[in-house]
Amino acid sequence: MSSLTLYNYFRSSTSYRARLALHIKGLEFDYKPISLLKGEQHSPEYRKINPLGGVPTLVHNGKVIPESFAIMEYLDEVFPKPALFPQDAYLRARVRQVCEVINSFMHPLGNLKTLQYLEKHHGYTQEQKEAWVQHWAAQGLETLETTLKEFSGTYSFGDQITMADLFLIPQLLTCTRFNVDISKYPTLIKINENCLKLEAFQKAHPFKQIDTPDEFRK
Ligand SMILES: N[C@@H](CCC(=O)N[C@@H](CS)C(=O)NCC(=O)O)C(=O)O
Repeated sequence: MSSLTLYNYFRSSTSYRARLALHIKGLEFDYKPISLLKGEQHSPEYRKINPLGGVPTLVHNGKVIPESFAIMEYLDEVFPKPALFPQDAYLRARVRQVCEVINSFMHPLGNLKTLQYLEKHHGYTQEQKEAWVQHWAAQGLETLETTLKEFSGTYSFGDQITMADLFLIPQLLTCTRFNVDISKYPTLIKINENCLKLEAFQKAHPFKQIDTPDEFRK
């Protein structure tokens, strides 16, 4: 029997992505909370499986995989149904484009360690950190809106859930946390509403996890 363990944190958007991949594929997994609030990502034990000190990390039958994109692509190869990429090579490239805008541009600029650095070394206040996130998020969101206006149907790429949705929905939640105005992006709002109706998105949602504090539960 296959055994899957996900080291993750309820509120982390990269963890949310990985949980989505697991739930969409109907896979059972052991949920191991790593509290970013308590700094558990920096513990020597955790750094053994994730040297960069980030969540999530997947362990499958004893094999360790750090990095959400690597985890999700691995799951898609090992458990191919339902597929997270379209059949067409061009569309697959455009799905990856959307994932990369979020993975390589938006997420790192708003990550905890980035914001902690700005506070510690440049004296940023909470307000300044929010303004920083809002500035970079707007550029990412505009790019995503322009791209997905062309490709979306019910979801980011037509009517099939793809990897793009698994990156987009967690990032939009992060945006709202930093008071980014997402009302300017009607295509993204439509996709968000449609995805959140699905069971897998409800099960993976940050406010419904075993380590979600009561104040966040809805
Ligand atoms: N590129 C990595 C990023 C992992 C990452 O840094 N995740 C955030 C949470 S969303 C984290 O663990 N931050 C901890 C910190 O910055 O100390 C991935 O996609 O897995």
